[in-house]
Amino acid sequence: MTPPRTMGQQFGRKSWAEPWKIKMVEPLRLTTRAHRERALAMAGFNTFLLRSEDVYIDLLTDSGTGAMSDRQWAGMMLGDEAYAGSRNYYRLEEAVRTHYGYRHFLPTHQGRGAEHLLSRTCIEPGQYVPGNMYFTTTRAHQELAGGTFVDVVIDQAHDPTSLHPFKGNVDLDKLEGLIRREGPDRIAYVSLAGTVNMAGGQPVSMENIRVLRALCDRHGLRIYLDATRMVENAFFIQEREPGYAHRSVAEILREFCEHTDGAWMSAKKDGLVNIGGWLAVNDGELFEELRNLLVLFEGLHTYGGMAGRDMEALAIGIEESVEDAHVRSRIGQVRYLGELLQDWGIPIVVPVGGHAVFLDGRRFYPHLPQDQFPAQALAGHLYLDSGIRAMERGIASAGRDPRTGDHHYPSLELTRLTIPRRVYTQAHMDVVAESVKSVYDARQSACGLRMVYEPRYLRFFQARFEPIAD
Ligand code: P70
Repeated sequence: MTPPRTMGQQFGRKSWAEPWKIKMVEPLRLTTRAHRERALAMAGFNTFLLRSEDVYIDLLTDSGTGAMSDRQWAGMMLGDEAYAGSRNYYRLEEAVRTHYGYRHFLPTHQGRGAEHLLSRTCIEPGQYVPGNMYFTTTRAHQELAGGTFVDVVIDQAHDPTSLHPFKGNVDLDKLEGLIRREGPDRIAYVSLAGTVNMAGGQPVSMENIRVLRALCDRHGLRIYLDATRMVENAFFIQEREPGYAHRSVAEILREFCEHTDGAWMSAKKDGLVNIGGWLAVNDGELFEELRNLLVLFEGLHTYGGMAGRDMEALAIGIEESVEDAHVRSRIGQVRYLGELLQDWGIPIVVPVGGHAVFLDGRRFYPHLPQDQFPAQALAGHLYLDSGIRAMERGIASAGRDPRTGDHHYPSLELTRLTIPRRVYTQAHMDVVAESVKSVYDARQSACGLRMVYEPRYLRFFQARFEPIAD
């Protein structure tokens, strides 16, 4: 028996700890395997359709699932619920301006509300929208507006084993090729995401945004940034990019945003709140148009679908989110889980990203063809083993090509173990790791799934599946 070792010792470094202590707890419920088998069958083998009461450790998403601080809860009591001109709106506007920049700001009910407005105003039918890998809701809104998304992320992003430190980077040759082929007028804008979700939470480097800016300036193109997890991106720049080790996450965030023309955010992630979002741009005319549409789809421009108290909590959340100690411990926890799995030879996306550990469904279940939904099946097996809930990020999420009606076959077939911010402890991570290992050890007996109900939009949310018996 080797003597027990601290977490730091296990990985040959000093231990770190969360920069907070716990003031309130929410009990978790353990269930039996028989209970979970019933629950998963009722949910059509789709973890989105499980009741949260039937889940033990919930790693479906980091979206709206974080824990607010005592300061944020105190801020909730300062909600000014005036229909127009709420004090909290001005606080939030100030927080976004301080930390992200941009001249004009609008609150939205969540990220996709902002995506809807931006796509509607900035895409003309028939135009292309190049981006560093698709995101489900982002692409869906671009397509609804008549645009066609074009993937211009570097090839390494599609390779789960590539150790490139900035797998979210735009491949400038791919983008330039598109501009040359189609002409800049047929390009709506560049849709750039910080820490690319579907690639495994992989960052974009400062050098890449700088060169991208210069290229776009040459062709008169705008860059709009999905800043949903841009704070985490700033941390990776601090950690990996020469010249940034001594700059704060907050400074790096501001510098990065300065290279873009506007941004939107699902504030439910880095923003440390349970609901909310925003859209901010530099162009005054575009802003007027957006502000006008906002009243049609979201709410008046001083609340945009958020309660006053929620805007206050977000203003405080933004301030807390850019503190170096917070980001370091948040990403450190994700990395701890990832390194445990890697140590045990379990196939995951490397380098471990910002918000989640992504299991590689192709290497996990090499005997399952992609149209039998290996990553969806893996999420199901994990739930059956321990009550842990993960999310499929593979062929089910990728949906169909709107023109041909065929499945998109994404290169990445992943199951995402998403870590909510400030919610679970290291002990939970150990339990998760052990459950993943037991599912991995039983991998040979896993069978695939058949989709028996397929909704038209964003099918992964509500689709139903059945196991394919041998
Ligand atoms: C997730 C959530 C939301 C999201 C995002 C990025 C990079 C925009 C949004 C939309 C929730 C989700 C959404 C679709 C499929 C599965 C899960 N991501 N950009 O879990 O923001 O949800 O506030 O409308 O990650 O990754 P919102």
